Amino acid sequence: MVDTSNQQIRIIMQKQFRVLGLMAFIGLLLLANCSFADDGYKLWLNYSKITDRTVAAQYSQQLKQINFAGNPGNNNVAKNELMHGVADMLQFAPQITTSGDAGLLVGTVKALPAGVVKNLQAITNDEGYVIKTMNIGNRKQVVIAGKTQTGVLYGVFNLLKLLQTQQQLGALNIAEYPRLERRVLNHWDNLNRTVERGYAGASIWNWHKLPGYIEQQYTDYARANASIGINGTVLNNVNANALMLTPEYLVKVKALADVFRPYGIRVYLSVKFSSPIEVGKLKTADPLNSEVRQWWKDKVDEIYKYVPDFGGFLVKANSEGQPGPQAYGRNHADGANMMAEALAPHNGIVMWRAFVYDSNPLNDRAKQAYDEFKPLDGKFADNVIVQVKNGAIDFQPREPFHPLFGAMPKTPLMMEFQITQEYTGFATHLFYEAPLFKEVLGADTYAAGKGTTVAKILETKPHPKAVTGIAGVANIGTDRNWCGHPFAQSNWYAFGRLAWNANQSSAQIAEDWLRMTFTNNKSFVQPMVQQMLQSRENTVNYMTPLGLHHIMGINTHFGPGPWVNKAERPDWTAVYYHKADSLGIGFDRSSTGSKATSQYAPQVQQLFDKLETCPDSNLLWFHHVSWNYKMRSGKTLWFELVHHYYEGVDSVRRLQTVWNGMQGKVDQEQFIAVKQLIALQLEEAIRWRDACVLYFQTFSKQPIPAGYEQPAHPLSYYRDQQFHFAPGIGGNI
Ligand code: GCV
Repeated sequence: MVDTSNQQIRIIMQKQFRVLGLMAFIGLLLLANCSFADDGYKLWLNYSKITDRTVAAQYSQQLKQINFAGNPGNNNVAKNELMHGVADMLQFAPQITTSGDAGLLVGTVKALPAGVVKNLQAITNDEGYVIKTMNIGNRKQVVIAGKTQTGVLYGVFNLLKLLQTQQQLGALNIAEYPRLERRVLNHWDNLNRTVERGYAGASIWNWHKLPGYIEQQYTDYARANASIGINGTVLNNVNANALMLTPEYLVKVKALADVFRPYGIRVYLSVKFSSPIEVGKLKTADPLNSEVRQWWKDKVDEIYKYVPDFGGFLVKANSEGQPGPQAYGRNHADGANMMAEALAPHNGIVMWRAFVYDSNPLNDRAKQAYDEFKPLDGKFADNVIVQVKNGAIDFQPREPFHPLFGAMPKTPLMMEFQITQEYTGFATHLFYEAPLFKEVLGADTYAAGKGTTVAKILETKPHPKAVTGIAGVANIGTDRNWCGHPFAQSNWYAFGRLAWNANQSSAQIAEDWLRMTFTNNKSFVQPMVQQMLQSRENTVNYMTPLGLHHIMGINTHFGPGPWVNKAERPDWTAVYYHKADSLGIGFDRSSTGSKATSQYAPQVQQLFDKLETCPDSNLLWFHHVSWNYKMRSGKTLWFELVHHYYEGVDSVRRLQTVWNGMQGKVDQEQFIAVKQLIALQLEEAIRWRDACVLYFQTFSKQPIPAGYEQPAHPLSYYRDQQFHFAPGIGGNI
């Protein structure tokens, strides 16, 4: 991306270009490129110079003239991105022309010549586009066509990706469209700029300086999102502050919306259910009260005056202390429908979260969302979408898919993934999330027979007016590299790519990201794709193998805390979940236990319900299993558990070896950053392993087998460690 200093240099260069001529310009550009190390700010939009001469020559030949059909003007973001990307990669400024034989022709279907359009596949989706190599006149031309300017922009970003990853342009025939309509980031950013569960610095929204001061980072944020098809952003934390709805803040929201609009990105807000009381001075927030309903209508009308394409509200209600309709004896549908009624005239939507649980869960917190929401199926207004976390507890390294997927056939459901690594190592662990996302999206719910995957449920509209969508809790902050860990950027990237189309493979996404971010050098890309694909399982192994979950440190959620047995509420402890005792370990959610398995379709229920058929990966999620139970591997449960913990650490050591071999293949600043982070990850992985094995050993009373390195400290050492400096404050638990 363009930071300000680079931009200034480029402007100076462009002036000198005229004076010094082509040779001097290229010389200066080279100098600029060499004199800055890569600090990660540019993300995957690195647009590094293409050094392969043959490839560069082919691209230069194709791209030296570009025809932007309809003459979109100087503020057109697609045009600017393309010109900027090509100039950086090929080191020359393409000529903008209206000539019919330019190598690249870009425009909306309306603006392109009819003779070209008739040879393109029809584009029906507003955000869809095609990229096609065609013989036009007497030359081979690449055409990028979109139905709208946003479609064109997406097409441009795809072409830039093809250049960045050095693909052939000779026979392109790409037709793309997003499978889900709302592809949204959820920022858990507070108004004081702290970020709940944020590990990359402060919130990037500078409320103090807005609206007068527009940071370059806002534009670069929009560019990055548009490059992967993200078309919405919820600016503030779901643990919302009612002040967000006051004019003082709305004017700032408008400023951000104005920056994002050209990139096809709409702004949404998290709202506090009690806002009518807190900022409206009403006595109640009862959703059936007419004054309250009128207050929301007036407030929504006011918001649309500031932001005419405002997306709508995200709501966390009756969960973890947040106010909600239940305080008035009403249900979630009553609450959501009240807001939906206010938003409907403006085409706004309500994303109502299903992450709810009682302060005193009867026998199993995992069951509560289903129990509360399933009876409301079909009772939500047309413009409400229920946002469901991927699993029934809370973004653990592995959870079985949430039983609500498939259980509400009359209600549109939206996926909520967590990109920020609250439970997967913060910003110190290399954890590539695409395999986690894919595992959930590809899970078969059997809701409407075999093959009813979670992805299919998200994509299917239960009624014609239904909205489809997916959300990811952002991992973005003011850290120079945006996400804290250079590889954490891949999770933002992968979220966007899978939100667009869940069928893309984790390996392909990783490969594209590595090439765009670091280098096309195969001896770097291939081993690192493998390491990225393996990284999720590494963390599962050293944190929560075999279906264990929620055994992290209390409050900050940093590090291991399987011993946590006291908290404000029982389901904020670890012992509530692992239930280790002298007989065994695991939460019995089968038909002999909490019966959570009954919330799934019969085929899934049977699979999880029986000890013999339940996959090892979810075993202790669904069953309390005896320490000497014979696992599929032939090992007893105890030895299998120990084996997984040790394997987790060993795999981080392998990652370390592979990365250390990459010196010289990637930018040195990036190399050192990742090297240091992997060293931290290894330290933390060892702590997780030793703390958990020693703690569970107090129940199993069995040894750590010979041949495994023994923990360096006694259990008391791990229990006593305090991590006052762990980031990500602001949570309830
Ligand atoms: C925004 C978990 C997190 C909380 C978060 C909550 C939620 O409980 O620890 O910080 O609050 O999920 O998703 O609402």
